[in-house]
Amino acid sequence: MQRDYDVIVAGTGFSGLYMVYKMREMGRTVRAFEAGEGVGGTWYWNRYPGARCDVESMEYSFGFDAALEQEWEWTERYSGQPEILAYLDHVADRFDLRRDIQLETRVLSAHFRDEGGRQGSGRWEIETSGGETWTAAFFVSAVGCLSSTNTPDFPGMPDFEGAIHHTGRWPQEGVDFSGKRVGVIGTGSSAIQAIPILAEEADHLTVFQRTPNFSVPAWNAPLDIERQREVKSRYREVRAANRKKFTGFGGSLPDVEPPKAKDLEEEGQRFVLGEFWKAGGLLFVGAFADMLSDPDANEVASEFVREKIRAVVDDPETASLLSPDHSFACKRPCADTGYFETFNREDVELVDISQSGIEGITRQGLRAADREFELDALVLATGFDAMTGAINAIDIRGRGGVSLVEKWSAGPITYLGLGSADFPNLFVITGPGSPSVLTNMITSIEQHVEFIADCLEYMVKHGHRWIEPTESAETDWVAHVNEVASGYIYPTCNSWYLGANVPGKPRVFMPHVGFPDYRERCEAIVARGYEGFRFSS
Ligand code: N01
Repeated sequence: MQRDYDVIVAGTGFSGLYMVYKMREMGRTVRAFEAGEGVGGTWYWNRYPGARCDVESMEYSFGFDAALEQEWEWTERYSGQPEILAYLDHVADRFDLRRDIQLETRVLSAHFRDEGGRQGSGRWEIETSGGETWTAAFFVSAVGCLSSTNTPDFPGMPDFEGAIHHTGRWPQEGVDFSGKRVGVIGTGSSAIQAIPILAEEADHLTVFQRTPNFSVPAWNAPLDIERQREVKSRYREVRAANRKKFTGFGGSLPDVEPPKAKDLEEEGQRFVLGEFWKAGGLLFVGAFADMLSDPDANEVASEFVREKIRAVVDDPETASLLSPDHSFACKRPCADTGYFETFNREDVELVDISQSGIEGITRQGLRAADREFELDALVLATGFDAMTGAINAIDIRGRGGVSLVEKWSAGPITYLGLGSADFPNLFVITGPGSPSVLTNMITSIEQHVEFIADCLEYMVKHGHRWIEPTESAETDWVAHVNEVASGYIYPTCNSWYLGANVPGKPRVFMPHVGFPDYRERCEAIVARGYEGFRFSS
């Protein structure tokens, strides 16, 4: 059996699948390893009730193949997890990618061999969970930004007699909550999608909230056939428009320049916010040009959403608890279907644990806010060790055995979020330091895979064997990412963008704000012969 490849890829979500496709197209030998029993990454694991995308499906889809985008029919404006997973399965089959993919196999380590090594020095040696070793000229991490689950170590958790499920590791066969008293810990995007459905199903639902979150109704609906036809008729234009959008989405919508809140009177502000409320979901972030950069503009929008919460939630105390006091979109905003309305149900209780935290899990429930709660099942909607968790779970070692985990111990250090000095021929798709999670992930993934593919071509053409960022380029890049972020509201609250959700994680703002600037910089760097990277032969 072949064990030595040009390229080895970890993960087969959107990024891993496209990477395999691209390498195959370029005639490179490639093998991808996937921990799950199926492809799909995020969309394989996150099967919790209500899981769906919050970028419109017509845009949250691959643009690299014209026939694929014409033939696939989305059924909803925002597709649910089963449909997105079916799409990714279709992509894997349509392009015959499975023969280069090994499922149920986790990449445990990837070591760059300075010397020795089975195929000689200067290659990556990869160990997988079956105890096998492989080698590759290039190692590509396609493990995703939100795939390593954050499971808090609540005291007494093993004693709980009911079932505990993390939203990011939901059982394939689903979970039946009928007749059960269910507790949900967390109120991020996953919880906000799951709670209305869990409330329908369970006998009683208790939501334990540490921090309230902003959410705007998604107004999800069956996808209008005419709209689908219209977008398909100009798909190239739509994808190109997305590459020019700050967040990599919205390219299928009319291109209007939003006003600045400060240039409008109160009535005008409310009119604009009302229009964007009707557009729904993440599109609301685009209401004002200065929404993310001017705290005053942001407060106008934040208060508008708080008003909506108060209008929907009957009990003023519950409405107040559900109203965030941080800036809108400082934590990732959510798109929902009936989230706030759910708290008007008799069988749903909101518990504020902002002061007490979860004091402990007991055999029959949990203790929080000086109360005991009896529960039959517990849902942990506690999120992820974002952006670095899944990469750091692989023991990656570069030149001289240097460990990536150690190098990143005070926060991730990358150049463009794509590579790190002393780790030759390592590429990270949508790594920390790139726009990734602040964008339509598919726009960012395609840009990264194409960057890597072009770079490999360039290396062949110029006879280079190795590429890695210079130390000064990555130092400057980390400073640049932080400087850009400081011009926005992002660093002003606790969020997973900052690593604040995981105890002990260094507090560093990880993504690059703004897709077009980032993409233009990448293009300029390539035009200058991959400035900031060092090649060797
Ligand atoms: O995770 P989160 P998520 N005790 O980190 C709370 C994407 N996504 O899975 O805010 C008690 O947002 C935590 O509280 P706090 C999207 O990018 C997209 O919901 O840290 N509570 C928070 O309320 C999203 O942002 C979709 O104080 C604890 C919650 O758990 C990202 O994934 C759908 C706790 C975690 O929220 C992550 O979303 C789903 C503790 N020890 C996800 N630890 C789409 O719509 C954490 N919490 C496409």
